[in-house]
Amino acid sequence: MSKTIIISNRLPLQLKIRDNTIETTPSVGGLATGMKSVHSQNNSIWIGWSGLTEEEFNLDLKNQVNTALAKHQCVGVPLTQDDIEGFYYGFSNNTLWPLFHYFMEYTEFEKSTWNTYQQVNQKFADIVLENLDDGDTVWVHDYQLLLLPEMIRKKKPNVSIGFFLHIPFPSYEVFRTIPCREELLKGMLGADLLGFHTYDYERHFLSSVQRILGYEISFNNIHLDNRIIKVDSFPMGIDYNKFHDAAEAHNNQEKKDQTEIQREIDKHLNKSKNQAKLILSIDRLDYTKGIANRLRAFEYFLDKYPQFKGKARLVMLAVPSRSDVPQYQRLKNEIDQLVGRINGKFAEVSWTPIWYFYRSMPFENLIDLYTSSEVALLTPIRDGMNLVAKEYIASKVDKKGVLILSEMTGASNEMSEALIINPNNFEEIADTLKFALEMPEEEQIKRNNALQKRLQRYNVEKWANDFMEALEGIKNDTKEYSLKKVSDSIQSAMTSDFNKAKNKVLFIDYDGTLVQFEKLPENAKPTQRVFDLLDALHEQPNTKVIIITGRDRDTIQKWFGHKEYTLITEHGAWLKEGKKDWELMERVDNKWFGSILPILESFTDRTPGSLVEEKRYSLAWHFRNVDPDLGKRRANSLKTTIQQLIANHNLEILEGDKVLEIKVSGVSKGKSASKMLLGTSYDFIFAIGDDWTDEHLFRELPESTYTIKVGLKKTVAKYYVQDIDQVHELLNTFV
Ligand code: GDG
Repeated sequence: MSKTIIISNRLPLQLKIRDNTIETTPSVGGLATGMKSVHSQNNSIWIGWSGLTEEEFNLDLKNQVNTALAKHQCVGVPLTQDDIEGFYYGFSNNTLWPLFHYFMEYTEFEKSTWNTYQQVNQKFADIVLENLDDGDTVWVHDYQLLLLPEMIRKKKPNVSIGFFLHIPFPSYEVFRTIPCREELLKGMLGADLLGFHTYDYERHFLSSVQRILGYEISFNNIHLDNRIIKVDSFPMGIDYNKFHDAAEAHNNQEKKDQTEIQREIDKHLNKSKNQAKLILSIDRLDYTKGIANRLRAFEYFLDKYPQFKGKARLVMLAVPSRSDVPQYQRLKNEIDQLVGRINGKFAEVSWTPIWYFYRSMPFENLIDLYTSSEVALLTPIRDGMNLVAKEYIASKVDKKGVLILSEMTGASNEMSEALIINPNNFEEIADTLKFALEMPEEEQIKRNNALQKRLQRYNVEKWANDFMEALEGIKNDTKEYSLKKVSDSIQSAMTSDFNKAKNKVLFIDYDGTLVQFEKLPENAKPTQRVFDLLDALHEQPNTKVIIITGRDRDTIQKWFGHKEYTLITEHGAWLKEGKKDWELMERVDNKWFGSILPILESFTDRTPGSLVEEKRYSLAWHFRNVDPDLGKRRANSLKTTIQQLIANHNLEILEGDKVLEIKVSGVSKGKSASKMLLGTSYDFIFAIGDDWTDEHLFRELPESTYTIKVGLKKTVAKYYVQDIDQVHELLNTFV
């Protein structure tokens, strides 16, 4: 039975060595909960680091660890202290984390940590490959493992791989600054499905792929020679019922069952005769979370609205994180000082403005804080999603409470009923805080009602299932492709038909089919291999070889004029048969050039990298070398500009691959190919091409034709081959 393999940096377990024995406790984090539905029964394993380095246990303990992990269907990746230094603290947290959160001034790039990152990703890959069987599905998580999908794909090309990034993907302008940008993108592109929290991260990723690797993107698909990769957004949810039910139980608990913290909170609230208001802030202590900004904004708020002194209190839980890293130690000092200064500045005998906890709290205390706070103030400078925002709302059983949320969090995209603020705008934060503290209850209930419904529906289980379903969908598409792929049996049937036939004709496109695209069209000359192949085909008895192309007559004459193949150029305007002269296949003229050419030239002047190609009877505007977004935009505006002129002159626009071609309407590869069939009865017809102009050919040739698409784009052709090498191999079987 095929299985699912989940891979993340850390396993969903906490391991502790006590008296030379191992204790395991399952993690309660969002990811572990979300994956419950995926990581269940006997058909899944989870691979990751156990949290203990190789130096921390001897052989006996190691066996114990492996047995303990196996009980939870987990497999450990053995990592040394040096691995953790270079891979985790080094490249993951000193390079990728700040870069992906737009903290370029904190981003360090060191060759040695990059090397360790690659080695550790390979260690993960080795363990995955040891456990991977054909037909399995793999789901890789997060920025520590960006190279892993490609490493797995290299060894197991047909396995289905998903990747989800839990942090933002930065804009191309930021991402491009990292030296190993190509390796990182290629690593990720080993996956079949790439998931992000928001559409913006998805957009940034696609733009980087397009600009850095030059791969073709259509909608949210990336086209490689032999695969299509899908990119989509899957906003991560929470275990809604867990928080809602815990809050409900908390609200109904008896005094004697209350936690110490809850008693303190109640004491404080009772003393102030319900005048006191708690404002909650919870995060890992990380510079991305905007904790210092939040404190300064709170100070500004108390200065601006002194009526809240003695009443409003910020309850701030900062959970220790990466505390060995100097960056984080400096941040901790800054926050300690800020809290001290603000408390010193405003404190009264019975009130201090900030309650500050620097520690991690058990789940029930988290619920105490969520349920007791009137307002949650979450102001990250950047945050992939921010689950705390969602947990706070889920815990509001009576639907009372106001969420103030930074627009720089992924969660703000889905939580528009919250009060959304810019974390750098203290004025706005102060005013919003006042607005929140004074918000009428009906309005709070109305907003939270809508928020809760959404969180309940799109919970973490739904998130995980949606991702897995999308991955499954791709598997099915791939299956469909593999059915249409020219397999050995199709190949031998085709060759045998070819050999049996008495009259054979082959329509062969040129660019993208016989030769690779080049930056400049004039550089894509036929290679010796192409000549050898075409000559050999041409020498076959009763075989007509037709090169059918959108290229201009003069270029094709220069390259193939000395040969005796049949040549059709400019999408079917010109024909040359054997030794004969060129003749026009259609009644066409170029009197219209005068009105269109100046417009194309003016677009070329304004669009760096573009060029105009003047053919005899058509004009092509190429934008292959233009910045991809600009190219698309200019192509659209060019179409709009010439629309009217085109209608007046009976012309049409052909949209090729990074080219717009204007030509007399009614001329097409399909029409000219059909004409070539008149007068001879062919019992073997073959057509091959990569572009959508070749679709005319596939559509208009008789049903019995062997129609073959090069590449994986949508097609009406019966079969496909992956790339130019395969075209050559295929044609070679006929000779
Ligand atoms: C990364 C991305 C993205 C916090 N303090 C305590 C505690 N927590 C729990 C919260 C929440 C989780 O930790 C924090 O999740 P966030 O999403 O807010 O932030 P990151 O840790 O930075 O997570 C983030 C996330 O991945 C998921 O994709 O949303 O953007 O940075 O669940 O409840 N739990 C307990 N005690 C605490 O003191 N028990």
